[in-house]
Amino acid sequence: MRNLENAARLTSAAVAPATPVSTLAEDVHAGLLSRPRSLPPKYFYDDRGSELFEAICRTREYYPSRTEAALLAAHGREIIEYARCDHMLELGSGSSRKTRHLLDACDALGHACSYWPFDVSAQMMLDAGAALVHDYEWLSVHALIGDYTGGLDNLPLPSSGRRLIVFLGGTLGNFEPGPAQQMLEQIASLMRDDDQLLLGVDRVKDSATLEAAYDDAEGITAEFNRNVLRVLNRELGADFPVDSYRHRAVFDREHNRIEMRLGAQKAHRVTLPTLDTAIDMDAGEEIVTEFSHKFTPGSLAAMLQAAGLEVNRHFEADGGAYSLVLAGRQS
Ligand code: AVJ
Repeated sequence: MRNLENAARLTSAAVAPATPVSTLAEDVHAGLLSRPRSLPPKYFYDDRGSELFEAICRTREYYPSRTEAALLAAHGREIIEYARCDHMLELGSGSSRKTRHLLDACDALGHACSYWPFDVSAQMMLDAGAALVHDYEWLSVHALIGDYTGGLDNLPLPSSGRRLIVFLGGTLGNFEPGPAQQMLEQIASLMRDDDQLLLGVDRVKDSATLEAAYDDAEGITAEFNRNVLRVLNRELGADFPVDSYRHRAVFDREHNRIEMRLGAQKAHRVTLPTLDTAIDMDAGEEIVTEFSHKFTPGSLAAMLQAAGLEVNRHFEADGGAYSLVLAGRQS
């Protein structure tokens, strides 16, 4: 009986992109044939990549995930008391592990709401959803399967009720300033006067701490980075000599971002049969595989303001190491 009842509180739906999302082949063709060569970070996350990212979060050096989790645990009740949401939409929900701090707060406050995780990895969302409806008897989970970079216009959210839009993990930092702005504008377009955005972003700090966080001593981030070449070899029939690529993470203070790169240790040709092309990598030539922008309170407030949003609550980790902000539409 309980399982039937649980299952009834878990639904899923595919969400069509509002704007066309370029394919792996299109992104790789554009990225590898431009200078500097680059690859979008979203292709890190095949099953192996998702496992490696979970392992990165357990390294001593990579502080963002656990720092954010600690802020959510410490301020979850304040966030729910302020947002009083009926519907919680989470972009890039992944395992929803950190979201449990918010659901625990709802539980403690006797505040029921529905949860709308939106992510590309359907199975991870459904597994997480099944566990959530089991653990929270008052919760209904509506898994939305799709790519939020394709826009938020087609989300089947109820028209009535207060919304809390959750965007954690510092993932906004992977967007360059322009696309990040557009992403916030998309989110703002989903918000009415009583709705809130809960946004987690990493903060600017000393280069040593930042570079170590993206180049842990165990080499897990290096493996995570190289894994994107394995994805191209598998999905596009490429022949990257993966193990001969050197991982590098550099903090670019001018743009306040970590740049992850893969460097060819020797000159070689990579064939990409699916793209009917090949590239000649010079010795030492690098491919940019991820930007991770870091914010200051000022740059964060300015970007939110430009999207028509304003900070209502700002929860900072010790020493300003990480920021969790509750933002609403400008009054
Ligand atoms: C999950 C995208 C937020 O940029 O910090 C971790 C991914 N890259 N280590 C980040 C990542 C290298 C992470 N995000």
